[in-house]
This record gives sequence, structure tokens and C-alpha cells, in this order.
Amino acid sequence: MKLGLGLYRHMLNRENFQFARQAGATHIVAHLVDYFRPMSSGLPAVGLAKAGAGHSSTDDQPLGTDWGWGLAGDPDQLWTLAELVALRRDIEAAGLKLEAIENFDPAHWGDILLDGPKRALHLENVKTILRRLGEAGIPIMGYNFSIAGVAGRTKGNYARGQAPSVGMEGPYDLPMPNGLVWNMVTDPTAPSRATGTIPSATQEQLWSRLQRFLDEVLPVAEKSGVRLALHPDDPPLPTIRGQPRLVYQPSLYQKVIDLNRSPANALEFCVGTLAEMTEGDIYETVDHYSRQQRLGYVHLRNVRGKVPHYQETFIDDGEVDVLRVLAILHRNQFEGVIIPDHAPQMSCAAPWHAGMAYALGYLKAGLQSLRAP
Ligand SMILES: [Mn+2]
Repeated sequence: MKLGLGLYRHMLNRENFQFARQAGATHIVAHLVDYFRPMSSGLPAVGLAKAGAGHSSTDDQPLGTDWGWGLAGDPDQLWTLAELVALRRDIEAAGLKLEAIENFDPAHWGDILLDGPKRALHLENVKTILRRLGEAGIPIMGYNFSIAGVAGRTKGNYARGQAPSVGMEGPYDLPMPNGLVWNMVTDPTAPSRATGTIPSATQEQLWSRLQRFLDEVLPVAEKSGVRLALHPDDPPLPTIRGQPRLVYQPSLYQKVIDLNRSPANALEFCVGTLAEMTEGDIYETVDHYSRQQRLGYVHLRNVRGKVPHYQETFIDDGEVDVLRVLAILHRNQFEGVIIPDHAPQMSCAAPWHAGMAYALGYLKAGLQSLRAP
């Protein structure tokens, strides 16, 4: 098992690579989608997604408003091979390896999720991205097959010592406006118009969209030497914004694996999200999926409560015994990368970095104790 750190797009620089190395990480998971891109002016007034403050730090995980996190990327500009190779080289120059890219840009693949008019084009986009990852020597593409995306979470002083962290204070089923996909705005003119809302899909439609997607892209992934790794739905409720969710109970991950038995069909295994689910035992879940050798990489964070009322905690402080999770992964010979996922912000000049350094140190000690005689 190897220790990694996830970095948002604006944090992909030498200083943060060195920070990761200093904190004991050997691998990086990179986000290329910019979740923090502001929308242009002329927006209607919107409320925050739920009660709570906005970003206390520009490095913190995004929360957004009813109009999502912000503006999606350029639909006509896919990540180039040159930029993927440059990123891998920059990371390697700092003594680290680039293990995965996390998340497609909704501007590039949103109509696969919506089954919209540009679906065929968006399918070609995904295939192109997978081929480029393979050429650039990046082994995993993490993704989240979700119409509404990561939405409806709140921020509060939920963690130990009143540290700011993320949670949920009830369901969030406000309908999605047209122009919003995966909690980002793909049509920048939509917010200034009265646009109407996106009709709810059914669970069956959503699973059928995933089936078609996997059947069409997994052969390309396999040929490119890239594994696609699916994150469960965060937060894991049966619906968010009136749209169905795919993996909102632990057993639904098995359905994803059974849809297509390609070795490139893998999981971005988020222990925190799995622990927020109302069914299942987290240790049995970790054992069940790691035993099948289906984990691409692992998100490790801790949590208190279950949807729709839960709070993210420090890694040693929630309801999950993270050291026990590590022991199960080790016993099942998981050789991939674990990253801290989110961490509460700590009171100091560098709230995000301190929170991550704390989580990395805890995980590093956990890994070392597994190797002790
Ligand atoms: Mn996660």
C-alpha cells in the first residue's frame, strides 16, 4: 500500500509537490477540473446550497451554491497530451509518481450523464482523454457517474476543537436548473435566463446510461493501459436535487463491477462515503471489495453519522476505525494508493495543509505499524 495526496488544479505546483513528499507521500492524485472558476456577472441572486459559510480557504473542498461550484471548463478544449506529460514530469521531478487524474470535466462528458444531444461527441471526448492518459503514463482515471454531482453539503465547526469541516443537515432535492450538470455550469448563459429545470431521470435510466458508457469506453481504457475507477455518490442518498444516485449503498458497488467484467472496471473506493451510507458494515464492505482486487485507489477519511445527517471528522476521531480498515486492505494485498480525501481545516496560517499533514502522518504511522514485525 502506498500513501498519496490529492491536489486540486490550482494547487498543482512545485511547492505542494514538495509538501506532499515532506509529509511522507509517494504519489499524487491530480484534479484537472477547476471547481473554483467563478461565473461571469449578471447572475441572479442565489442562496448557498444549505446553511453555512462559503469557502473559508481557497484550498478547501468546494461547496458552491444552488448554481453549483462554478463554471465548467472549455467544451472545445480537452486536456492535451503535452499538459498531461508535463504534469507527470513535474511530479516526478519532486520525487513522486502521478497515480491518477480525478474527475472528468462536465463540459467534456456531461451529455453522457444526461443522455443529451452531444452524447456521441462526449463519448469520443472520454475515449480521447483515456488514450492520452495511457500515452502520458498515467494509470488511473477516477470518475463520478452522477447527474447532480457532489451537492447539498454544509460546512460548520463540526470537527474536534471546532475545526471547520463538511457535513449534511438534511436532504437537498431542489430541482436542477438547465445548464447545470454534475454541480457545475456548462451553459454560462443559463443563470441569467429563466431556464426551467432538468427533468428527473429514473434509477433504471441512470444504470442504463452507465452500462452503455462502460461497454463503450472500457475497451479503449484496456487498450490504453488505463483503469477507470468509480467514486460512490457523495452524499450517498437515493436522490439529490430530485435526480437518482447510482452507488448510495455499499451493495450497489457490486452491481457496477458485475455490469462489465473488464479488468479496467475499477473503484475509486471512498471509505468516508461508504461509512455515510445507511446500510452495511464498513469493515465487511472494505473486505468484500478489496478481496476482489477491484480497488483503483482509496479515499480515506472519517465521519460521524449517516446521510442525511453526518459530519466529516479528523481521521482518528470519527466512527470508523481507520487503522482496522488499513489492516483489512493489507490482509487482502491491496498494493495501490490511499489518499486522505478531505480533512477538517486546522486553525493556523495554512488550514488545508495542516489538516492534510495531520491525516498523512496518521496514515503513515498506520502503514508503518502494518509492516512492523
Ligand atoms: Mn471521496
